This record gives sequence, C-alpha cells and structure tokens, in this order.
Amino acid sequence: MSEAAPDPTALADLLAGDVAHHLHPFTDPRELRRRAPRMIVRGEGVRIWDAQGHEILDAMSGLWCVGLGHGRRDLADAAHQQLRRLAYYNTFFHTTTPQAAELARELTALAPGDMDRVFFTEGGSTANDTMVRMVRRYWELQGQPRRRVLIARRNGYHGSTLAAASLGGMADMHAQGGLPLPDFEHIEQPHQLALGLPGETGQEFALRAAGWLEQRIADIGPERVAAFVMEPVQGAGGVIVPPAGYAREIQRICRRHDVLLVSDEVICGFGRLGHWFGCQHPHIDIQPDLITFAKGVTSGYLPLGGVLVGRRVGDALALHGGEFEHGFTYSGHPACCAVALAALRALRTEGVLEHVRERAQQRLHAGFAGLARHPLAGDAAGLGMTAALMLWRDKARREPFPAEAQVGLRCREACFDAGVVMRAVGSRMIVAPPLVSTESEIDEMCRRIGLALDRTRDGLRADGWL
Ligand code: PXG
Repeated sequence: MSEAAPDPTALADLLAGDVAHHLHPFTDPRELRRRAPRMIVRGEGVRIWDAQGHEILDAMSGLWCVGLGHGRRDLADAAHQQLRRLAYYNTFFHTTTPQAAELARELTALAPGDMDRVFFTEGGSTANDTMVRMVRRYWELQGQPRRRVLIARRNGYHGSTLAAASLGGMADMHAQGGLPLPDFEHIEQPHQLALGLPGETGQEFALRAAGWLEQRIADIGPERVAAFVMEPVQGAGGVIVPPAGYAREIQRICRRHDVLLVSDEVICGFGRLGHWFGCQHPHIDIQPDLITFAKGVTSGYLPLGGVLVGRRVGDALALHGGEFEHGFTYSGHPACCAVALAALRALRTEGVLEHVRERAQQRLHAGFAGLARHPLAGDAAGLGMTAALMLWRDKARREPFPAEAQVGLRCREACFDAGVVMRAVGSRMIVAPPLVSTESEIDEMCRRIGLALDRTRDGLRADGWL
C-alpha cells in the first residue's frame, strides 16, 4: 500500500462521496454508480499508483499533459516558492508580474516565425475561445466585420467552453445544448483509413482532403471566412495523423483566400511531436498565424494556456485595436507561469525533445507495429509520442465490432487491470506516453498492452462477440 493511500474504510467513504456528489467530465454517472471510479493517489516518473496500491504505467501522460513525468521536485519547488513569494496578482489594468513577463519573452522566443506576442489563459478551451474573439476582432479592425466564420474539422477537439465546443467537431458534444453556435463550420478530417478511396495514394488523399476546405470556403464565400483551425495531429479524435502534404496544401488554400490559419497545439506543442510546436514537425511543416497551447507548457502541474500571435494579427490588435475587452482572473497567474518557466527549462536542459526524436518515438512506433500483429489489433499509426491501434472483429476483412460490444471500453479496462493507461476512442486505442519515457519503460507499456489485448479477446470470446 502506498503511503499516500487512504485506509480501506476511509477509501470506501471517499468513493461513496465521489459517486454521490461529484459530477465528472465526460463520464456517465450511471456507470459510476455501478462501479466506483479508480482513485489515483500518487505519481513518480511514468508511474502512478491507485488507492489499492496498484502500480500503473501512465501511457496517457495524465490527459496528454504530463510530458516530463510525475513527481518532479523542480516543478513543485517552482510552484511552492512562487506561492510563498506572491501567490496571486493579476495582469489586468496596467499590471504584470516578473513571472508573466519572463514567460511571455521565453514563449515568443521559442515560437516559430514572427509570433512575438502571447495572451495567457487558464487552459486550452479558454485559449481557443480567446483565439476566436481575437480573429474576429482582427477582421473588424481590417474593415471586414463579415469575416466571422471559423472552419474546423469533424472529430477535432478544441475544448468544452461554448466557442471551443462549437469549433470542435464532436457530434456527441453538439447533440447537447444547441451547439454549434452560429458561424462555426466543419469539414471532414484527413483520416485515410476511414475516408480514403480504394487504390488512392496518400498524396492523392492529402490533396483531396485539403480540397474539402477550399470547397467549403467557396460555399460560404471567402469574404465571410475568418480562420481555419486544425490540430497538427488530431488527439482526442483518435490520433489521426494527416497524410504527408496535407497541412502544406491547407496553408496554400488559406493564403489563397486570405483566411487566417490557426494551429491548436494544446496536445502537439512542447515536445509531444519531438519539436517545440507540432507545426514544426517536417510531416506538418506550416507557419500558422496563431497558435493555441496549454497542457505540456506546465507539464500539467498547474493550469495554464494561451494564444501565440503572429505579427499580422498581433500588430493590428496591439497598434490599432485599443483595449481588447477580454481576460481571465488567472491570465498570467504567477505560480502557473513560474511552473511553466521551470518546465521549459527542464525540456531544454534535459534534451527532452532530442530524446523523443532520437530514441523514444522510434521505440514507441516499433512497439505499436508489433502490437498491430495481434489478432485483435491492426493499423498502427502515430507521430512523435502519440500512437494508435484499431481493434477489428475480423482484421483481414476489416470488419469492425458493433458498438454494443464496447470493445474500446473493454480494452481500456483490461489495460488498467494490466497496469497501463490507454484511451479508447470508439474502437481506436491510443496512447501519448510521457516524453521522458525510457526505451525499457516504453517496452513495458507495450508488453502490458499486449496482455490487455489477450484478455480483451478472451472476454469478447466469452461473451460471444468472437
Ligand atoms: N485543444 C485540444 C487539441 C485539446 O486536446 C483542448 C483544446 C482543451 O483544453 P482544456 O485545457 O480546456 O481541457 C484540448 C483538451 C481526451 C481529452 O479524452 C482531451 C483533452 C481534454 C480532456 C480529455 O482525449 N484535450
């Protein structure tokens, strides 16, 4: 039993309280009443421990955020020291703090191209909401107030606030509460496995998929389109890596129609793809006008997000825009900024991006290529420290499981039982391990995923699905 764990009676009481009083994000409360949640109590490196003392490899880096791993003293000390020195001050009304000022300088120095300004938010959703308000404000200042429409992609995830959820292309989210808001449009995702034509090459599919954007801009009228928003690799949508050439073609289309290009780097930024920003990966290789970020900037130790702004929009806002009527109490929170500064320092001084590029990503993708030989799994995909597998009922005939088989959820639970965290997106199984994972830790993650696949298959057989 871990020293951080409550004793069994206290644990039962905590879990009962959680089920009765805690409304969880993206969780069906009926399921929680059937089976209490797993309580995670401690983390160290790539490992977490639950309240029963089980050691689990955190192959999702929390929720795509804990790139540097759990339990780091430097990040905890940065927070502690700043909370003692100045726990809070704001950045509204002509004030700032040393930590916000330093982080603004560091982030804009790291950012690609001419991104020399940053707006701080509390996370990725508020970063995207801020971005929406910024690009619409930009077009107002350009004398084109009709350019209000933002185009994004089906199954993209951009957050849960109203604008971010509208921007996202998640059908289940749009089915609740009257979303999307007006002036948010979606095109299909560049997912060749699902949407490719027989015999179509990756290059042909890339051009056809990018062409959906040009068609939609024409349908709406370019004079109404403010921006196109994309994740370099769609994360929560199932680790969908676009084919080579797609992103470049998207950039050409945006430039042709004077549409701003936004890269949502909430997952892909800060080393997830082996580069500071996902748009710098040679497979993506674009220069967006704005970048939204969160998660990895603090390795998830404290909440922080923001929008990096290129000269075109930044100059308009800063030189001609007057007051931007927007901000959050915790924009530039000093403790969050102090932790971000410590995380950036660790990424830099410990050679974490090089580790991803030169060792970790190869090991992860080799491991997933091996797992794709399992009878239940196939179609390994991924870029940088992201990877995905499809689960098939009949791999040779590409027959999927029916939704009622709940194959993804079965596999996710089998993974937890085997001591590794994996995310299920329908019948797609995905991971995003800590960037600092060693080769042997990655091998062990893959070994445990293999065990979980065996057990999932046994369970499916027992229930008559195979
Ligand atoms: N953009 C992207 C690309 C994201 O992945 C957000 C914006 C929103 O960030 P905040 O900090 O407001 O949550 C995200 C968040 C999942 C999962 O199940 C993914 C996210 C959040 C929660 C769950 O894969 N991504």
